[in-house]
Amino acid sequence: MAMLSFERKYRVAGGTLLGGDLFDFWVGPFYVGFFGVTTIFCALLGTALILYGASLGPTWNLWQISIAPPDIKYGLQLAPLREGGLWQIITMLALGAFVSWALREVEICRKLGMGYHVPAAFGVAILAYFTLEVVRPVLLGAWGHAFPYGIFSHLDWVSNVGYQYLHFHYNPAHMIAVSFFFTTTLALAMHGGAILSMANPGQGRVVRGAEHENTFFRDTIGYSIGAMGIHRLGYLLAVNAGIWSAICIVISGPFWTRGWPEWWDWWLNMPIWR
Ligand code: UQ2
Repeated sequence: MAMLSFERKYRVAGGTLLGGDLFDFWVGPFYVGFFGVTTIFCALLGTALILYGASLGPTWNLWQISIAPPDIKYGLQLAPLREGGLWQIITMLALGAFVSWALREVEICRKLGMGYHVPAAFGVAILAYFTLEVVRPVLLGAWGHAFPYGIFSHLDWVSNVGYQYLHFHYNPAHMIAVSFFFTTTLALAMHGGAILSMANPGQGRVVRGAEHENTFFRDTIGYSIGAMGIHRLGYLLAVNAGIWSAICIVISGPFWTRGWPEWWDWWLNMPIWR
């Protein structure tokens, strides 16, 4: 693969966290590093075990394949491979791959002299997954509270757990998380639209710049957050979507066992209504 002119400056040795110079090389455009090796190892072995798990199951229908966590009766013990043990190993490998990828990002940040914003944001996505699949099941005392790995089966899990709390949309942290997800898509749609229309003014017309972006938003909504600001806002919105998702699921069960609509009784029971 050809080297781009700026790669000579940025494709630099060093900055590794582990392994020193041993894995400090690239394969084509991809940095490897110690954590590139562990990412590939965990991802390939995990995928192989998913395929093995599927081969033990009753169907090859892509929608219906599912690898379930152990039954509640196993508590937090290790289960036999065919009864959730595969799910337990796959979950460890998934976390191994995710964390390896985040640490590989950290090494690349160090090479490039960047801040750690990218791995930090990805860390929030890992945190949400870890909360769902490890923290909450541990607090509830059984791996059986985690969700299964399958397309329809994980949707069924979400539906069932939602109804277990009567109406999950009354969970206040869920409300906040959903609002952050929607606002993230709004901001990204606004930003994507702004960038595409600025960069594609039409045949024969010159590409526009930051002044036009600012002016567009000042003319339409009376305010522009700025080219830097929109990225800070997007980061804040996206990261909060993940954080509040983790909060909304971890409080469901460990800290609130009744229906979520009932939680709002604090409002009806306020002394000001008496
Ligand atoms: C902006 C700006 C950009 C943008 C966008 C805005 C020039 C290229 C999208 C407008 C964003 C605003 C007004 C914030 C909206 C607030 C929420 C909560 C969605 O000003 O600077 O840079 O892409």
